Amino acid sequence: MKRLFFALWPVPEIRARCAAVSAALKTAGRPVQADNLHVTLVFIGSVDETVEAKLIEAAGTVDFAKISIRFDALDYWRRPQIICLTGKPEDTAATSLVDALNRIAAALEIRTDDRPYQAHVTLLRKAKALPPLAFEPIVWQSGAFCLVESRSTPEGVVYRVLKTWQTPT
Ligand code: 2AM
Repeated sequence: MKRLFFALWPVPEIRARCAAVSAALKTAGRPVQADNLHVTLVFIGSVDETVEAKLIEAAGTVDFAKISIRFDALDYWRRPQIICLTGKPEDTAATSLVDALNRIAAALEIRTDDRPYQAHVTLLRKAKALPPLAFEPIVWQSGAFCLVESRSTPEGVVYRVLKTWQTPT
């Protein structure tokens, strides 16, 4: 079984900018390692190899456009105790992709998060509050999405990109 999720993976510049915001907040919680910074599109959960193969096959048929999300706010989510960047998609591309991936999951009888999609980048965990911080908005553009495996190790969670799909447009 693998624990999987669909995500946007940052290019180095975007990773560095997110990491810089995280570093400015580092006393507020436990920073997510820079290598682990990402935007979850749809969290799938634990699936076996057969379902993984079906997810990969179906994801390859998704027609999606280049995504652009403007991360211009910081938020504290009390229940998961995270500080995250929250973003607004600049057009319908991100939401269309999330909808398509949710439909793929539903067709495989995988229950996904049914709350409205909120694009976010988790910067710190185990946070108690959000200190004030001014920062330049980060416009995260991506012509690709990926399927990622999450593994818990003694050194912490490790994410591995299993497959990446590029937009044809
Ligand atoms: P987070 O960034 O808000 O912590 C891999 O675990 C990714 O999937 C993380 O980015 C995490 O979101 C998200 N995730 C983990 N468990 C989830 C769940 N049950 N529902 C939705 N998203 C989840």
